[in-house]
Amino acid sequence: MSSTQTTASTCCYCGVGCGVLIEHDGERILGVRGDPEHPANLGRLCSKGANLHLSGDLAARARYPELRLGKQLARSRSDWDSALDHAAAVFAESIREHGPDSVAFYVSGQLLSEDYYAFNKLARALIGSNNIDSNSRLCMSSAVVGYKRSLGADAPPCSYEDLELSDCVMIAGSNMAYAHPVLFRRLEAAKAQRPEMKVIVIDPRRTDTCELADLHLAIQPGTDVALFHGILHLLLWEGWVDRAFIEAHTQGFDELKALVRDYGPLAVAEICGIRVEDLQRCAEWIGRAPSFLSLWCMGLNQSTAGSAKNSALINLHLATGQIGRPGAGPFSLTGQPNAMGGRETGSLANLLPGHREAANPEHRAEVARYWGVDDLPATPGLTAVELFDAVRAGRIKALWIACTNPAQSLPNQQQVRQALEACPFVVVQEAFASSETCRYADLLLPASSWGEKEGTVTNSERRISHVRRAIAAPGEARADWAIACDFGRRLERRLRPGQPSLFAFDQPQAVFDEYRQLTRGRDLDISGIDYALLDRDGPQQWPRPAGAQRGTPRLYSDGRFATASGRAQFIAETYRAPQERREARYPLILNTGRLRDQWHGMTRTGTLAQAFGHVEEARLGLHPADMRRRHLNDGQLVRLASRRGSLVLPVQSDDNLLPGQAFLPMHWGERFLKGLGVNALTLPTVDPLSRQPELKHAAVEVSAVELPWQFFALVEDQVQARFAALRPLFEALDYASFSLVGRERPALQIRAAHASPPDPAWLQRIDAVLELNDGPVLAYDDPRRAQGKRVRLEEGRILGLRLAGTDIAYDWLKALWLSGESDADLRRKLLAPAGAQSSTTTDKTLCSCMNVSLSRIRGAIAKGLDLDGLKRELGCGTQCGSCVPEIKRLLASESGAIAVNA
Ligand SMILES: Nc1nc2c(c(=O)[nH]1)N[C@H]1C(S)=C(S)[C@@H](COP(=O)(O)OP(=O)(O)OC[C@H]3O[C@@H](n4cnc5c(=O)[nH]c(N)nc54)[C@H](O)[C@@H]3O)O[C@H]1N2
Ligand SMILES: Nc1nc2c(c(=O)[nH]1)N[C@H]1C(S)=C(S)[C@@H](COP(=O)(O)OP(=O)(O)OC[C@H]3O[C@@H](n4cnc5c(=O)[nH]c(N)nc54)[C@H](O)[C@@H]3O)O[C@H]1N2
Ligand code: SF4
Ligand SMILES: [Mo]
Repeated sequence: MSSTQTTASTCCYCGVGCGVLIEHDGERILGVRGDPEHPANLGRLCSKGANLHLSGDLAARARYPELRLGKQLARSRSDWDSALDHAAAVFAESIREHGPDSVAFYVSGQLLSEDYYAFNKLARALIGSNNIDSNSRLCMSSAVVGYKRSLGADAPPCSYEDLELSDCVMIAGSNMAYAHPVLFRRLEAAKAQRPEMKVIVIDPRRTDTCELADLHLAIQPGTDVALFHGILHLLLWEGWVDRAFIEAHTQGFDELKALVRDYGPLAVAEICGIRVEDLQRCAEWIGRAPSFLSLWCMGLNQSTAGSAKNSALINLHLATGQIGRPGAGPFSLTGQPNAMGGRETGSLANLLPGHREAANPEHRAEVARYWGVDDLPATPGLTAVELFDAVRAGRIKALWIACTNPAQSLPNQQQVRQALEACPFVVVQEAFASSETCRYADLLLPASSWGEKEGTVTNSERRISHVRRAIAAPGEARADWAIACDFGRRLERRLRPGQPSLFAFDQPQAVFDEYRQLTRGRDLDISGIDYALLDRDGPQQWPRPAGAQRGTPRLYSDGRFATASGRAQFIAETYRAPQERREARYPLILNTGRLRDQWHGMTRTGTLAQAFGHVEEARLGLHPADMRRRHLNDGQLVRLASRRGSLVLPVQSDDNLLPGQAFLPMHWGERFLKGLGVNALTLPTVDPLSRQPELKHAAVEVSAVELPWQFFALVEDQVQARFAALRPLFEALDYASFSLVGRERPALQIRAAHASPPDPAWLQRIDAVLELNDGPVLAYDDPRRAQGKRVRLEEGRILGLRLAGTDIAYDWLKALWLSGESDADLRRKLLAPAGAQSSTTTDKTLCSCMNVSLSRIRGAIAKGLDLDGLKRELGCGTQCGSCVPEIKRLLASESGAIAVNA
């Protein structure tokens, strides 16, 4: 028997990069705690991080290599040698026949830097192609362009402590309360200490982040450039710019000044749909603040004007000299845990390691010399959306996908699926066999995942952490860098036999040591950082060149920028409206984004019932006025359609949205909701410079659908296996939605509907998987009307149930299941043809850590409890704090209701 050990590592979710202490017995992970010594979180974790050890059901993991030798065939288990030899043969053949650009790699900001570096060297040095791009193209590439154009290098100049030091914080296009919760907690604490700190939120939606805002500008989507120019116009008018700073440290101001002359307050307020006074207040707070910090994320980046939005925001910092000082600067929040590492190791089509450019012949020569190859490819590589276009057009014959799920996350899924189907050879290197993309894999390679692999990541504040391994990976899963290198060695035997290997790495540390020397003398110089230093002194902020005594918390403090002239560059670009306008057929704008407790395509969080407690299923949010106009009720099924595709799902009124806007979480893919997921609707149009697609702005329409035949099911036990078996059967229906419910005894829940009753044989197949065909099952069937109810009981407790037809008592039965008790009347009520009264109250878990529901909190508020009282009595909000903004909002609205009634 082994005792409990603790391994310090990092959280595998967002770019905050929190340190976690993994508790394990050497074989299984038993718990996680926030690492009090990690400078990013100082012991805190959010609801996702705190549940890490419970998520990622092993039953959903990829365990063995699987290969198929024809598109019509099923994959079967293979072994690493045959799998990688086969892949090397196919890649070599394609390269010989069609040239190096006939193959491509699509990788991920969730890889570690060592993984990234290995893939990059494989594509560029060995194969000789720049066809390697990353899902960071959908995420941070507009920020990359923004920083490089304005400041000369792709480097967020700030530190997390600037959140605590700032006098005025502007949060633009970021819902950090959900997406970067631990940083939001730090900001909350700072504002509680210094209430005079101003917080401005710029977001078309009223999000939980607005709970901290002194001013929320609910701008019309896509109008940020006009807003930022309008703010600069006012700063100039009022004399709130820093002329000395502009004079000494910048260039290009005159052109920008001439441009923003046209962005007067009236015109800008009109474009953005805000009040002139609010615009003026915003400019005044920025202009008068001793220190001004801005935080931003996907609301700026995921846009056809993503680069322009970034530049216009950075302009404000340059014009006010608010950069390079404590509490000041333009600070992009990175989405994925190692989005930064991907940029540093040069793993985007246009980059090379060490913040070099693939298009720069000197940079290519430097890296080629270091790698010991003749040269690096000059042909530009394909960026994510273009890459899948090329695959669809047949120009890419072999595609290697690692640690990303493009069949869920890329826009315009119809075309992405065509590409994946058309591609002669698709390799998917995945931790979870459940991802939508795995279906398209000719070769599935099992990857080790969080807690099972070693390497480094860089968080949003340029801080490199040592990611440590606690336990072994399941089955034959291997670390990503090791898979890339093993494949590389097999491929080089075919492409350059007899030459010394480019991939002679035995440990991730060896990869890191080779990589870090390539940063010597560059802006991100990390030649002074190695694993031993990280283990001795903890996580480090770059640059930290060899010989330096410490890392660098803040860049550009001396007013010297990374441009050729040393001056920062103002960028003057006019406001352009988003690509898709509202029109008669598509009069609504669809916005997509994050939920508090889910992560992307849900391969990990989607195995944990707790993660569904806050939001149980895919629902489309619509402003109450738009609901009324269409005569829609909460929970009603609608068809949501764009020019590219459609989905059927329930609608829900949401007065946090502006009229004319719809919101759908980005998480729902094909597995959890019938259809091609949220990105069936989005458009593939990209920003001209960053090539980042417009994921937050698609023109759509919503209309009611009549699907009278309804279906509900709930089943405990072997949830992943049942999910996998059941999911394909629901392709037959018009609507189907899957989630996990419960806590101690998680169950798979299915809600579905169809225009007419399906074939009885279909129902039988479903019942077989649900184990409702025999054994201790209560059954009431009316085959003529395709109605029926079945409940499996064991010792009076419900283990599974299925209801089909029209008269549904689902909520009642679900509540009974949740309670774990039996109802003496169950048999009578269930078998009565009309069924029991269905309760229509919807509840959700607001506090995931302490399992406190919305209804309990409402009840306690009605009894007069305030936030402290709620924390004391119910325990909600006392652990990770992620639910506190929502509780505050509830307090404000419920006590408002009491006041009105009184
Ligand atoms: N819980 C959770 N956290 C995550 C993730 C997750 O999946 N789940 N993913 C991580 C990743 S990879 C990323 S990139 C980040 C994303 O983090 P965020 O960017 O903060 O999250 P989103 O919800 O995608 O979008 C943020 C906001 O942009 C707003 N927005 C939409 N259009 C516009 C616009 O035109 N202008 C402005 N100003 N705002 C607009 C949306 O209403 C939304 O509230 O989250 C990271 N953290
Ligand atoms: N409509 C819409 N679409 C969006 C967005 C949006 O806001 N709206 N946001 C975009 C953004 S910002 C992002 S970052 C993308 C994210 O999109 P994806 O990258 O597709 O998201 P994930 O689901 O995180 O995919 C990561 C995959 O890697 C697997 N995995 C986990 N750990 C490991 C590992 O260690 N090794 C390997 N090999 N695999 C592993 C997971 O199981 C998962 O399938 O989505 C983008 N798409
Ligand atoms: S804020 Fe939450 S999701 Fe992000 S790194 Fe920290 S614990 Fe993980
Ligand atoms: Mo992202």
